[in-house]
Amino acid sequence: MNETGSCGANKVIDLRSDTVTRPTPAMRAAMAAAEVGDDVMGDDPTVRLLEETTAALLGKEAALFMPSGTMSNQVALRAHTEPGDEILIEAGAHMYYYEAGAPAALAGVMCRLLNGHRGIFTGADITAALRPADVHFSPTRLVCVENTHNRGGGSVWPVAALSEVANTARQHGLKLHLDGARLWNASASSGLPEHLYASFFDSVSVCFSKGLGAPVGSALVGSRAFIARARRFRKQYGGGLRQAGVLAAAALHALQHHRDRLVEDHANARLLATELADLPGVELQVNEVETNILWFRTPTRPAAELVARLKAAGVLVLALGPDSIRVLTHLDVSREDVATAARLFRQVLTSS
Ligand code: TLP
Repeated sequence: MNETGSCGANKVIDLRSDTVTRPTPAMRAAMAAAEVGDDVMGDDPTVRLLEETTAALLGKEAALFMPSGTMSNQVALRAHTEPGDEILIEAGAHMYYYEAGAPAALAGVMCRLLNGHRGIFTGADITAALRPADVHFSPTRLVCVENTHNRGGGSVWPVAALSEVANTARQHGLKLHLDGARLWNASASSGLPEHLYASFFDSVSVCFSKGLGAPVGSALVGSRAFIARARRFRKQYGGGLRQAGVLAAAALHALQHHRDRLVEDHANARLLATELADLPGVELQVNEVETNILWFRTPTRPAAELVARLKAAGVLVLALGPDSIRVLTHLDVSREDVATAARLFRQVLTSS
């Protein structure tokens, strides 16, 4: 078994998520060499360098290193609101759908859901959800956006759509948070810089542990005042880390060496989508595969059964609904792996 989980001819191709990547030897070397200190006391030089680098990349005043994307989003939510406030969020957004009820449990906010198309909604959706200031209603404070959108199939928000949503939110005095766990993929796909996307938002959460391939870590960025408030909630949520420089070093390595290659993951996802779209019983829109995520429907066969058969054949994917399957490409999946996976998908989907 080598570092990427490969066992020679019997390598398992893990397409469950881009979170499954293992640190490369060069990343491990950077981690081993990291200068560290106690970060709760503000003494870790590598964490500080990562925070400064991330803030600069996203065009914001300050950044805060976080143990996970979930904590980064939920600390942002807590820092923007008070218990009893309402937020506007798309129905499939990770912060609402996949974060274990944290908006209710931790920030104590009400989620008012917007129905987007592939995760993308409009200013009119915001306006329609707003209610007058009245003692009966929870005050609406925040609009949340996800880019790329996970359950939307890795969709990239067009800048015009972001601008329209942000203008509408501002007109109504609302703050804006971006879950940019895969913002790097949005930029790699569109060619537009991350700071352009970030410019519409008061806060942005980015992850180093997804497409970028670091083992752990996210960052929340925003104004100096916002990040100072977020630092208090990070401590309250148990996210104050001590010698976190070893993790920050992996994230810095990932930022320097793994951003430019994301286009390879996107090309691999598109290639796999093209192969899958041809198979019997598969419903998949190839032209909707914009980044490293692809979803497809299998209306004639239960997804769980196909996932089990694919696993037996050596390909891991996730069933995310009774007849829908999600596939992700990433750093540990080569073009050759994609060709092998396509062959195994064909074998499983054409057998009875
Ligand atoms: N997403 C994971 C699962 O939790 C579903 C995955 O495999 O895709 N925002 C977005 C858009 C995400 O996709 C994720 C993780 C997170 C936040 C949370 O990040 P972590 O796992 O670091 O808490």
